[in-house]
Amino acid sequence: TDPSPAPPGTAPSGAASTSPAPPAGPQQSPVALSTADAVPAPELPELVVDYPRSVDLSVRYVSRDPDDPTGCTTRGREETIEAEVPAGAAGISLDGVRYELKQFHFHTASEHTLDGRRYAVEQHFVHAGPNGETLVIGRFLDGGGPGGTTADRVLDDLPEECGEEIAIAGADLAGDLPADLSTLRYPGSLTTKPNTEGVSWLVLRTPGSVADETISEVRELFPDGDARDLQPLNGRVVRLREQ
Ligand code: GRE
Ligand code: ZN
Repeated sequence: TDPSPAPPGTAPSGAASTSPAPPAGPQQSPVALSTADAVPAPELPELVVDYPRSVDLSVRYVSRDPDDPTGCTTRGREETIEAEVPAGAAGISLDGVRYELKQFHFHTASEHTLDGRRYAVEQHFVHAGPNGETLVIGRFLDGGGPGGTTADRVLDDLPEECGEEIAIAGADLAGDLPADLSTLRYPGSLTTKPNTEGVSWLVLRTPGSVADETISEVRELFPDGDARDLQPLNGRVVRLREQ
């Protein structure tokens, strides 16, 4: 929000923003997740993860703001730190259908909440299905970890200059996932512009941890955070697939 007062007569009192609200459909993300309210769904397909123990990543600072496509001038909600994954290197499958991991990126603080808690960071693993469908695995991250995970490696060595790419060799993607792959699943959207719907969300119930220092680094880069506000469920059902 713009802290400077609007000139008299240009905005209704109490208006917080100068730009109009973007059009949003009924199935937006993120949402408040509750394990108690989630419908147990053992009938849903098991999440099978095929992430490598070693992969080379290219990390960039990216913007999804059409008014600031380079992301060079703002550090706001449409910006993120993103690691590109080489084609064919990683994926997941559901019922034998493979979804290829394209990239992962981070939001701070977390975008979803779980049982009323907001975590320090949320990691989004973005996959594409055989017909271009988007499936995201979300993972909550807190501080207090020993460091050295792939998330630590990416966030400890952030690009400093606009357009800079940082290569991370031999990243262990499999090691960053919890042993318990139980997920809360619901239909939602991209959390950045253009907030496209039709996204399958699978949010891991078990949070991970990075070093406190890593959390400080991200907070320094995004002092106002880059998390979108919680969106209404509008009757959507959240399912819990334990495994
Ligand atoms: C994002 O930009 O934050 C994003 C994607 C794709 C899926 C989910 C998501 O780029 O939040
Ligand atoms: Zn995201």
